[in-house]
Amino acid sequence: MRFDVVTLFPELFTPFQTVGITRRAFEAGQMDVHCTNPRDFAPGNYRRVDDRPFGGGPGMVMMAPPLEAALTHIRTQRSDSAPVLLFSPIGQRLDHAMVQRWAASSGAILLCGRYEGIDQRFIDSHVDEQISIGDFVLSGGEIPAIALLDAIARLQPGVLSDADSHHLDSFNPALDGLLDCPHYTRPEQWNGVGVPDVLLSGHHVQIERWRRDQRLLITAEHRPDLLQAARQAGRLSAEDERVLARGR
Ligand code: 9D3
Repeated sequence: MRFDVVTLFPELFTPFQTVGITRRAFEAGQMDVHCTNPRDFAPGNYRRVDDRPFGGGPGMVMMAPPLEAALTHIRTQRSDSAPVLLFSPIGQRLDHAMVQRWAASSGAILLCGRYEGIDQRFIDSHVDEQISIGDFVLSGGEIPAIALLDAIARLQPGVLSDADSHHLDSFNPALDGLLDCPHYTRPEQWNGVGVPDVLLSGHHVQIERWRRDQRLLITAEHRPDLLQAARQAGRLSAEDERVLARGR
């Protein structure tokens, strides 16, 4: 799987490829990320990639020609017709289903905007999809692109230390769409606070029931929308409903 990133700040992508669990996806060769800087394709001594907006107004707009030259360069490097994804505040919201879709693909070309935006003619000519990571304002598309790449990397087989631990992630349908339960580790007493008795009991059936109860109650409290979706999908048992009705 190969991702090409068009960015004015390729150095932002280095840590992601050199530290932590995502590094493993690159070292194993499961995921290839290549950055292309449109500034390298901008003419003249100034290597200008932005200009003032026609019609006036604040900020600058990324010019189409350096972006198109960068895209043409990338197209010569890859033999497929990979789709172009633009990270943009007006895009579709990134979620687990979208991550799974791109994790199962052969890759894409990720375009990171800076300044006020990108010349609309370039978007109309070359962009297949737009993606946002939420309703808050960032200074560019790089962090959203890294978020998508990180989420894809950890879905690659063998990238997590327990190869199957992502099956336990919240938002994964394998967990019935419920939030995760609380976790505890040593020391057994910390600042005078112990650990729930059941976790020290060695009764695996009771432990699993406790964890399920916690997931149900935490989801009911923090994300009633997810609980309702799980109920609608028929993922809650009669015992689950009794726990929710009893509450805590
Ligand atoms: C007032 C107009 N602004 C839109 C809210 C202009 C603007 C601000 C910041 C345009 C682009 C940006 C930079 N943001 C992104 O490129 C971006 C983003 C984001 O800001 N939030 C959530 N997801 C994303 S994906 C790309």
